[in-house]
Amino acid sequence: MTDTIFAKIIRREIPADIVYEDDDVLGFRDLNAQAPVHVLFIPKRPLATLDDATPADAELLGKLLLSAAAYARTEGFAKEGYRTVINTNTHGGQTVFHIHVHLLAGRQMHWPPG
Ligand code: IU
Repeated sequence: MTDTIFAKIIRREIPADIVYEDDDVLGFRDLNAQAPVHVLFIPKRPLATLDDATPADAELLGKLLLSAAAYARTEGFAKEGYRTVINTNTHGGQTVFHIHVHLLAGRQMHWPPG
């Protein structure tokens, strides 16, 4: 996997508004927020896309989702609700090839997404 801007954020080579961190996961605010709350949760270990995930990544993928849920509870908007999204490859709209879970909250979401 090639180095991405998210790998640089993990290494603190470029700044980001980091709002969540544990041993395996980093959460930081999306620079182009699509909702009042828009945080990206990424694994510190590189994994390009969901399509590249294997059973060996099951625990890590679970940790990404649980990190987003824990953040939503801590910030107090879990009961109102939120959306989690993983975009994969071209038709999914993925632009950064370091897997990330988008957490969007603070407004009513709509379905279907664009
Ligand atoms: P996507 O699912 O790969 O399309 O999402 C990538 C997101 O990363 C997108 O929402 C961008 O606004 C966001 N982002 C960022 O927060 N900081 C950056 O330096 C870059 C992209 I490049």
